[in-house]
Order: sequence, then structure tokens, then C-alpha cells
Amino acid sequence: MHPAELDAAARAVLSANDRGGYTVPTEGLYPFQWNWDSAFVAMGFATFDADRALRELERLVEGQWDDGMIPHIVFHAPADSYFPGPEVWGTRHRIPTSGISQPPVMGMALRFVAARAPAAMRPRIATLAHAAARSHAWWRAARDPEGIGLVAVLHPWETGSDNSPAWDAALARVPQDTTTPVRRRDTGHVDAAMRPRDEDYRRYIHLLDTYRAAGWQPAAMWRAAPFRIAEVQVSAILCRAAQDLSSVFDELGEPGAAAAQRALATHLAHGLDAAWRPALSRFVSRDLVAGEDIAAPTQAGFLPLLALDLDAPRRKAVLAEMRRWSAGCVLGLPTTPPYHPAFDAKRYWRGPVWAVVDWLLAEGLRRNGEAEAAQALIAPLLAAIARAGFDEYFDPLTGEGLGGRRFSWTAAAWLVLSR
Ligand code: 9WN
Repeated sequence: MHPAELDAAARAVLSANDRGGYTVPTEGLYPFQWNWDSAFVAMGFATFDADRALRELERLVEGQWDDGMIPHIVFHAPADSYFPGPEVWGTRHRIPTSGISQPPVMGMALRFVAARAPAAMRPRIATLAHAAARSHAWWRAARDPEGIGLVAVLHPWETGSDNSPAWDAALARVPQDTTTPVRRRDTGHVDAAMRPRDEDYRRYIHLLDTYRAAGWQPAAMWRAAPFRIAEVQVSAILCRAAQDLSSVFDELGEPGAAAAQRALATHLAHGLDAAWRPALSRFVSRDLVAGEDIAAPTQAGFLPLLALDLDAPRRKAVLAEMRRWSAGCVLGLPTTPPYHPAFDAKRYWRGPVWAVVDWLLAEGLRRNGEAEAAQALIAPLLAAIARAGFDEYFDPLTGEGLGGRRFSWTAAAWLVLSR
């Protein structure tokens, strides 16, 4: 297909997944609005329709809780093709939502959209910027209560990288018994070999049951959490989002709000900096229950490039390590490197290449003056999308498209990265 035809096809995916101002990740498998998916989708829309881009974020913010949290799923309309649905979460928001969050990409999206929006849209941008700031304050208060400079996740779903090998040890300590019957729907849409295992799902639901019993109150959840990880992927995204949001506030002429975001970004930059491990040439998350570093190699270890300006020795070490991971791969950065025993080329976050991860990594490389390395990551990804379609993720060894088809954030990645 010609690039112009691919652009049209990408827009067609977004419009097919549009449910009235919000976009589902893909038909069937994910029939609601997901938090970080929508932020990427908003950037995709912004390449041709700033109004629709803002609408995406406005609909996401309809799910924001009074304490500032933006949930990971907003259940705008009923659908029975996904488990766990709103009745399992049992939260009490005006619109049914889940009770946990997801990587806060919204601040990044807002800056991207604002740069492409006409002046008449400034009031809408300002409202969204304050909503994003409230969610940042929630992350800081609820998930970094001790002020270590990294925010913690209480559920693998909060990282967006559900079955990453990074959680294996911590998740193994989570019991498999559940009060909610586990009725998986995902494996009815996608080959089970490309999804998390039943055992993982029982633990995901055990955690959900635990937090529902804690009344979805941040302090009670924190105390009850058998899974608590100070996590570098979410922290890096939050740090970058705070930097981007401070620019948005500067543009809006709100210096106080901008300064608050800069202070948050500085706090997180210190935490990320302390998570660097020279022996591994990457950053590591910390298991707060076990009091240990999480050494398993996953893409998260490179995400801090998004928010930090690395010195030359670190930059070189990261580049060399990323090259080592990609040996034998035909595209992108595998989410787990093939040399590691946990690598599985097709199983979700245990190896496959995800367009949005490479998007963030390329952005981090560019920020660190490595435009060529960024291009080397993106060009084969775009070629794979052109060949396979807008699939959910890709086999790093063959380039085969996997998971859900006609996926919104892959279409958004095409629209943004092919420009
Ligand atoms: C749970 C929607 C979401 C993504 C996540 C991805 C997957 C959900 C699931 O799908 O997670 O949130 O049910 O598997 O891991 O990154 O946001 O695309």
C-alpha cells in the first residue's frame, strides 16, 4: 500500500473504533475506553482533527474520580465481550469505571494536541490541563507516600504491561484464590498462546477482589496490597507528562501551575536517576514488598530516556544494551530480549514489539540526541505495520502481526510516526 492509502486506512481504523467521542482499543476484545490507549489515540487524531483529539481526552476525564485518579477503564456503555466488567470492579463513580489507573500519557498528549490546535480551543485545553494536573497529584500522594521519587503500581494492569516477566516473582506471591469467578473472555477473541495464562488471571482477580474489599480507598489499598512495585515505566511517563504539562501551562499563562509540574518532574527525575544500575545498563523497578530490585530485563528499563537527559557514558551503555536485545530481531525493541529464558515471541508482554513502546522509546532517544537510533527503531516498525496491518503487537523475530486486529493505538502510531 502507498503511504497515503495507509494514512487513510489508519484513519478508518480510528473511525471504526469510535463509539461517540471516545475510541475503543479494538472491536470485541476491548469494548470500553482505556486510559493510555486514549492518550495515544488523541495524538493520532491530532494529526488531522484537533477537535476530535480533545474530545477523546474529555471523554476520558468523564471517568476521573473526585480524588484525581483517572481510571484505567471507563465503561461508558455496557458490553459483555470483556472480563472483568463494571460489576466485578464495583466502584461507585458517576460513570462505571475500574478502580486502578494506567500510565499517565495524557499530559504528553495534551502538549502534542495543543501544538496543533487553533486558539479558540484554549479554554478546553486549560480544563484538560487542570484535570491532568489533578491526576498527577493523585499519583504523587497515593502512590509515592514516602516521597522516594518513583510511583508504585498495585496491579500489573496499572503498568500497561500486564504479564511482563518483571512481575513474575512479585505475582508468584499473590494467592490464586478469588471471590469473583474468573470468566475469561479474551481467549475467545485471540489465541490463548498470545495472552496471559489462567494462573496470571487468577492472581489479577485476587488483587482486584482485595482492593474492592478495601473500598477502593488509596490508603487502605496500599496497606492491603500484596503486590506493590515502585515502577520505572509509569514513573518515567509521569515525569515526562509533568514536563510536558508544565509547557502547556506556560503557554496558557499559568506560571504557578507550570511550576508545580516542574517540581513534580524534578522529584521524579531524582527517583529515576537513583534507579540506574550500571551493571545492567538500564533502570530498574523496585519490589516494595520484598525490598528488592527487579532485575528481569524488560522494555521498562529504557523508558526513563523519555524524561531524563542522560550523560554520555549512560547514553552509550543504553544504546549498546538496546542493540544487544535486538540481535536476531527484524523490528523494534522486544519487550523481553530473546536471550532471556522468559522470552516468548508471541505471548503479549513477554517478547512482542508494541508500536506505542517503540514510539515512547524513539521519543526518548531523540530527546537524548540519538535521532539515528530512533529512526532505526521506527522504520522497520512502520514497514511491519504496512505489511501486516494495524495489529495489537508484533513477533520480533518474524514481524508477524499478533493479538487484536485493527487496533486503535497502532493506527495512531502510524499517523504520528510516519510523518
Ligand atoms: C487490561 C487495552 C489494554 C492496554 C494494555 C494491555 C491490555 C488489558 C487486558 O489491553 O490490558 O488493562 O485486558 O489485557 O496490556 O496495555 O491498555 O489496549
